[in-house]
Amino acid sequence: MQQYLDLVDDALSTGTYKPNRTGVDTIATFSGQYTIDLAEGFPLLTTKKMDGYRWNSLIHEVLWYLSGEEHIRNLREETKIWDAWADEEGKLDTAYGRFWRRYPVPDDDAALPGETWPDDAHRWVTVEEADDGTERRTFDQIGYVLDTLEEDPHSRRMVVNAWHPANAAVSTLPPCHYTFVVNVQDGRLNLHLTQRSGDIALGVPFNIAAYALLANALAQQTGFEVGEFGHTVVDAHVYCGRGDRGKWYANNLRYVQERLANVDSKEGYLDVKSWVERTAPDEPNGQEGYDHVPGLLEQLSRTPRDRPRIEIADEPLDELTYDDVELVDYDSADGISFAVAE
Ligand code: UFP
Repeated sequence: MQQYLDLVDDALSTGTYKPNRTGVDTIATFSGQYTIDLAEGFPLLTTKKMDGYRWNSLIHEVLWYLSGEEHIRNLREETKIWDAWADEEGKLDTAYGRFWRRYPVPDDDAALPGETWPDDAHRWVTVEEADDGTERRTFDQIGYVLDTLEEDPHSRRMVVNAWHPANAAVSTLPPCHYTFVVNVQDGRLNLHLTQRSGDIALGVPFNIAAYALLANALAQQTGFEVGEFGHTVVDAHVYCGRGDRGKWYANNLRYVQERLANVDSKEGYLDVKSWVERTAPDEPNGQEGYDHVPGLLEQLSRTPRDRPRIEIADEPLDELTYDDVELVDYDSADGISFAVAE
């Protein structure tokens, strides 16, 4: 998919050096943005291998979001991807689906002056009993979007928000992909995702795939043709290594960028890759793989193949299971390994 390769090229060619909380430095750009037409196929990258465990996990993860569960007791039977963020009982201090399906509604006495809660909003509100026996009210944002798609599909208010300021301020991992908008135009269902922070090599390809899966599922549920996926990544970054390797980019990024500006063929990226590998200090012992630049230059040298398709069984959204989702005709280049900065 060319849009992804353009994002990678843009980040490396125009980014600036930015250290951050992880101890792995980055080359960061502000506000990466593109749209991908989902009618042309499913946007799972073909310039590296992405099926297998992580793709299977992604299906489970999207279904878990849709379940609204605030714990991973069921999810962790299927995949380990969220284990690091949960306690022994499987509780998390952030869970996307909990806010998608059960966003907290303020108590009446917590409302600001002039705020009221209209009666007709109550169809999406559930009264739940908390662990301590108290009652709380929650709002089903996905239910609201599905009903609005039926009743008023030209609405420009189909927003789902996973950001809760008070929770985000204390969470170990506040949502990265924190809000999306569903939008119908000309009979096609589009979905736009805003992400505050995107690890271009590792996170972004799966974020694209997850929301493309969701857009396909929503379109199928509501009878619209699937349209475009729009993506804005506010801090779009490439991790460039720990210690001296990361710091090397602080002074040498401009030389990498001069070389990138002169690349005039796919093979040219491989020349920049070997120059970086010859010139930059080695990654610290036992800390290899955190410099994503060489792997991404390798990926830029590859030509995207035809996109796969996704087939989703005709089941109500809340009854979809892992076996209802199938990736068809996926053909990719070899995998590229990158280490995760945590
Ligand atoms: N990250 C993603 N996509 C995700 C996710 C995390 O790219 O879906 F959960 C990356 C972005 C960033 C890091 O590199 O994880 C989160 O760090 P921070 O909270 O400091 O932005």
